[in-house]
Amino acid sequence: MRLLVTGGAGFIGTNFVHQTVREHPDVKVTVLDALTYAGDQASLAPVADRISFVQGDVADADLVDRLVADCDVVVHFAAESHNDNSLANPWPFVQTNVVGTFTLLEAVRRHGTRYHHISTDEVYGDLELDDPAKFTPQRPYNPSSPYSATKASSDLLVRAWVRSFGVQATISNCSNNYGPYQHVEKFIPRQITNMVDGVRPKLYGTGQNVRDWIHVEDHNAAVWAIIDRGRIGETYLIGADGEQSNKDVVELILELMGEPRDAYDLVSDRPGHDLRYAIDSTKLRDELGWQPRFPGFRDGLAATIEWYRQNAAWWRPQKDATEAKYAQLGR
Ligand code: NAD
Ligand code: TDX
Repeated sequence: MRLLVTGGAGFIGTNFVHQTVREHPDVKVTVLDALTYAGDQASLAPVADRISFVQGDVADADLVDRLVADCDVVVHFAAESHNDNSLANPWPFVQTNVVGTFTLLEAVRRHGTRYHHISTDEVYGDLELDDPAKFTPQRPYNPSSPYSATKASSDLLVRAWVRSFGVQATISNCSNNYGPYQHVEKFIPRQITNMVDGVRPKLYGTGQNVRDWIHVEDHNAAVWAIIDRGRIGETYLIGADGEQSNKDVVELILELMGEPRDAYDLVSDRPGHDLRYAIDSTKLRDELGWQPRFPGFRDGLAATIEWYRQNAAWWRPQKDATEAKYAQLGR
């Protein structure tokens, strides 16, 4: 199989490429990545001799057409992915997430190529803290932020291209990922690397917001299950029953890093901040036999802390610019 992985130099894409090289050695991987502030070719250094790397934009129609013509399956991870950035400047989100997805869909339509679309649980909006419901594939879309609105738009394009043009596509909507190679702008790496630098963790608002955490390896194993066995036209929700309040996560990071559990600061809230996400992954489990294989959140978080401690050379170059952006937002 010749596989085109967009966004393969970002957090989840990098882990996907590493997992693919390890567990699917017959697959020929080509990465297409624009190397924005969020992409880092150094993340692919351990597998550099096993893959091809192309620096370029998913909205570049000629380049995308050439690459799609030369592959059997496209997995589309590339996106602008950070909610806070989308509030400060939404345009790159529309361009990459909507126009970029459109560009790929037109190419896979022309070439009859299998396409898997990576998306997020945020397309469904949020849940009350005490709501017994979780997100299911039947739930109507109700995105809150420019980021989630552009991801929802891209999902709807995929659905329309399946129905109107017979494109051979599947979609997955996953909950919050954690693990190695995640950019230090995101919640968990930001707090770990702040603490390495002697800075107290920062919780938005009161810290009551809930996210449904899944290890990135489990997300990517689910993506492979869908590539291998998913039904064309279907949407699969990916989650590992990992609901935690932000406050609980910060307290656990503090404990695992040997600090008092209350040594954090509350900072101003994110505008429009979604309260709670929770995924019902029954369809993925029942239909495709997927199960999370990564040990519990505590062990996964401890391993992630250790990875950031050991890999300061990887995250250090991004840290100051990231914190300067947050300082401007007062967060
Ligand atoms: P990331 O920001 O770490 O990586 C994004 C990658 O895409 C980077 O390497 C960047 O250089 C590349 N990119 C950006 N614009 C591009 C363009 N125009 N052309 C080519 N490449 C471009 O993001 P991530 O956290 O790895 O997320 C990957 C995908 O998974 C996204 O589609 C995101 O919506 C989705 N997702 C993320 C999470 C999460 O918790 N991080 C959860 C569910 C779904
Ligand atoms: O310093 C912080 N303090 C804080 O309390 C940061 C950076 C975040 N937060 C809160 C906001 C959220 O409630 O932590 C939670 C997680 O924040 P993010 O890491 O920014 O993730 P989130 O907004 O939940 O979106 C993530 O999950 C879904 C990814 O960034 C998206 O790409 C994915 O689609």
